[in-house]
Amino acid sequence: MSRTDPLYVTRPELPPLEDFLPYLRQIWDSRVLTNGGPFHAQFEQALCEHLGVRHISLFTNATLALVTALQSLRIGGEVITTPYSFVATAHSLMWNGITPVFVDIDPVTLNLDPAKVEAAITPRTTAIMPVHCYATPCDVEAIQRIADDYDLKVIYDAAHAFGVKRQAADGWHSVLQNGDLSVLSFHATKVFNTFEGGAIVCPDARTKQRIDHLKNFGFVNETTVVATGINGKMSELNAALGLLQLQHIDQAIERRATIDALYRERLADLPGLRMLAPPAGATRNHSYFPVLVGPGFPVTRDALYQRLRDAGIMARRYFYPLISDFPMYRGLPSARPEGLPVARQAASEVLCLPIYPSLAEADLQRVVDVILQAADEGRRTQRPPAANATAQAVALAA
Ligand code: T4K
Repeated sequence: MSRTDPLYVTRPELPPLEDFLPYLRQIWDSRVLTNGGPFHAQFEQALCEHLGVRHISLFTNATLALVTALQSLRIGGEVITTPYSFVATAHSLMWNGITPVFVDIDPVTLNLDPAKVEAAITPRTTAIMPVHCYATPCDVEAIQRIADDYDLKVIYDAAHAFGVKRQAADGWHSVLQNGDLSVLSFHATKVFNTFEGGAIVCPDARTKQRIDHLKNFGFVNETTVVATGINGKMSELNAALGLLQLQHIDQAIERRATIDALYRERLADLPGLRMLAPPAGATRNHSYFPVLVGPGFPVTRDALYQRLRDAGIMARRYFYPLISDFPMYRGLPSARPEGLPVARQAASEVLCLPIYPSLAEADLQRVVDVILQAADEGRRTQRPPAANATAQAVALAA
């Protein structure tokens, strides 16, 4: 890539096209395109094995999977969730007529802060919907304790958390085994993609069956409809691609780890620029590389964002604005800014830098150079505090 080509926050990973052709041939020959064909079944099985979970139901995308997950557990009333996420998290509640109740996040993990959840529970609360933001696992034990105490369901938005494992008392387990249900996204911009796609991970065959009915209009058989289900089925094309993508995912995550390490090394010790600490007791998939541009950094987050763009680097402000600031949410009592100070600060400071397996080291260095240069110039144009104080004193005296 030349120094002027745009660099995006992500680029989807794809297998060699010729490897996909035999799968396409099979689909063309069989004429089975969707509605639970052979690739769909194989992909569900392969994913269960790869992720170390018992049951998976594939979807067209994570948003429909979230909507359906809530339906499958018959959630209503109010659901406690994070304002610091992609808007689909809260939209899935609204599509079910549920009122989102936003609770602030933890300043270290940027995930829902369990210490603040209890105060938001009302007689109408039925569930908690946390997000493993940037694939950092939530404090799942604390969340489960609260859910057990108040008899609430927990549905994790695990859109970012493909393949992440956590260390528990009895060994390493998929983070997707926590709560009642977890929802994955296989969107083009995710660590693992099927172009579009998603899935619900569930603990038992009965729940999976209900979910499978719900994603197929509520059909149980040719003539029986048991619920107002939706069309959320993954097609054979996406499932076949997923099967092939699974062969390359470990290598792709390894390459992301290398990029993550390079950023950490080259951006280390920049005053005011915080990189998220790698989570203790968990594996990582390096889905995003967020940095927080704090007040100690010589230029603001938005100035840095603009400088990167001017250099053709399309870093993204995931997640700004907060969900609670969008028009359909900002009137809610829980959306009041004073209740969400940590989320508000994170949204004003975050910048996600390009990270994807095919990102060349020279391109990564382009990103680093713009940041170092911005820091350097910002420092030089900022008046030193002592000089500022003197200038102010002179101005006051005049
Ligand atoms: N929950 C959470 C926590 C989520 O983050 C998301 C999705 C969901 C739920 C819902 O999942 P899905 O229903 O989508 O399965 C993107 C994605 O569309 C969205 O999936 C993702 N989160 C969100 C964080 O980011 P945009 O509008 O920022 O994407 P876009 O199109 O600007 O893409 C970003 C960059 O990626 C582009 O500048 C270039 C590159 N790109 C993108 C696409 C789509 C490509 O190179 N090729 C592509 O095909 O929302």
